[in-house]
Amino acid sequence: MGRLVVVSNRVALPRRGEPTAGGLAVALKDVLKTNGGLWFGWSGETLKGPTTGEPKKLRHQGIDYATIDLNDADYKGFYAGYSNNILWPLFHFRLGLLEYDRKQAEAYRRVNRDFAKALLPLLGPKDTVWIHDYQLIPMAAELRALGARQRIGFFLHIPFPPWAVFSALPGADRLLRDLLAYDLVGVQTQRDLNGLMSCLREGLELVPDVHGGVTTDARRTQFSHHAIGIDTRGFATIARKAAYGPDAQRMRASMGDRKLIVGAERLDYTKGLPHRLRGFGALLANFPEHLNCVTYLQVAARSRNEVASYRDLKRELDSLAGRINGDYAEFDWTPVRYVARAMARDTLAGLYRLADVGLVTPLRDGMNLVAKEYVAAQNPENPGVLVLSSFAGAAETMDGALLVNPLDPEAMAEQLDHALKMPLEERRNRWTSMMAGLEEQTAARWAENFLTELEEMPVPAELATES
Ligand code: GDG
Repeated sequence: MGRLVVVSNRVALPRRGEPTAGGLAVALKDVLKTNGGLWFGWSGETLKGPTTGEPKKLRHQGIDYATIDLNDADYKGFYAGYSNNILWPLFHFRLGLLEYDRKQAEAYRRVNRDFAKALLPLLGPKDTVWIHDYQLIPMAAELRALGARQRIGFFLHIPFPPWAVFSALPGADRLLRDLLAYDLVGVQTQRDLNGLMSCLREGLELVPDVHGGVTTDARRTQFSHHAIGIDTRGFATIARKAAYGPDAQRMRASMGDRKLIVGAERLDYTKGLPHRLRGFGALLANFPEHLNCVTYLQVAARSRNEVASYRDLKRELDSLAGRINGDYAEFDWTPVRYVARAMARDTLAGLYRLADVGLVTPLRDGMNLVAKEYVAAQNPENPGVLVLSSFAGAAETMDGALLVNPLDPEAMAEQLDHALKMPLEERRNRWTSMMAGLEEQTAARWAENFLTELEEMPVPAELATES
């Protein structure tokens, strides 16, 4: 048996001492701790001049880490540009925000090739490679071009749009063809798999077989969906402890007997943050019985500040939160508490547990781990209610949530009113059914399922004869 080699754009190196705001990082460490192996990717460092291309290595708690630096031009072209300003809006159905630039497309290819070149010497013949997310789609094709014959899997954490959207990308067919260098391609939900299948059919004129695979001259590539989860028990424990901690106590003291609605995410235009503020504004306007009786806390951890659309979003939120507070606040009550920076994970978990409503309203989201964390954090005796966008991948399985279309503030206000007035028994029933699902579908189970499917892919003949 070889090792598991995980590749992701950012590697969550140990002892960084800063709160991690990415869902991917939180999920993967647990997988590598259990399975042992190597985590490879970008160090997060950007150098002014040329980089050596030599990985820096570190071993910590049974995990090997190998990271490479990016230079300034690659950071701008590959990461801020192509990945975050072209692929991110494309995969989230936001064509109006996509700013195509051919030089950035070239930087994306070049950095994927550099990643492949740096990783190849670290691979054993029997290792299994698991590459993550939209920044690294062509990496397997680049590894194959250098001679890699290992099993290589890919998981996309964000949505997969149908061909009608995907075809807007110049070079869309090449990016799709890159997927055929993998043995297994995983997406989050059935909806994403439908999008991907439509791209293969209409974009590449490939017809997947009855098992959802495509066979080309080089290999068979399997396509399937695997919903990511969280460490449900672990998060519940953090939340239970944090609810007695000083931060939760301060929060309680500041609330009086008012109810609390909570939202927390990266400050990102896919998360529907302005829509949520409009929905809360509509609650106060249309259901005045909640005036001075409910507070909405929004934690919005700033991210990707180098991309203009993220700076614009920050300004929009500042103004919306200010307007709602200006219109409705009393001298002793601030309706919206808006914190535009990351919070410690345990503080957040404690706040989820205190909150009567978890409000999660992305316009599109691969899965959305906050929705799952909110449910895991609840007190089983007195659980809160999850109000969830039907456009989050999580909505496919979280049947106890109150679903909303974030584009409809009045409907959001009605669901918030429903959630705030929901009797204990209904809250318990809804929570119990969702929690049972979360205890089944953990992050560990997700990784295990994906890796089991990957290991079942036919072994290249050369490797089979070596043992
Ligand atoms: C991508 C996909 C998919 C948030 N604010 C703070 C904080 N967080 C943590 C949350 C959660 C994580 O960040 C966010 O995960 P999400 O899943 O909600 O969203 P993305 O970062 O966009 O993740 C997504 C995910 O990958 C996994 O596949 O579900 O669809 O977009 O864990 O708790 N953590 C701390 N402070 C904060 O202020 N410490």
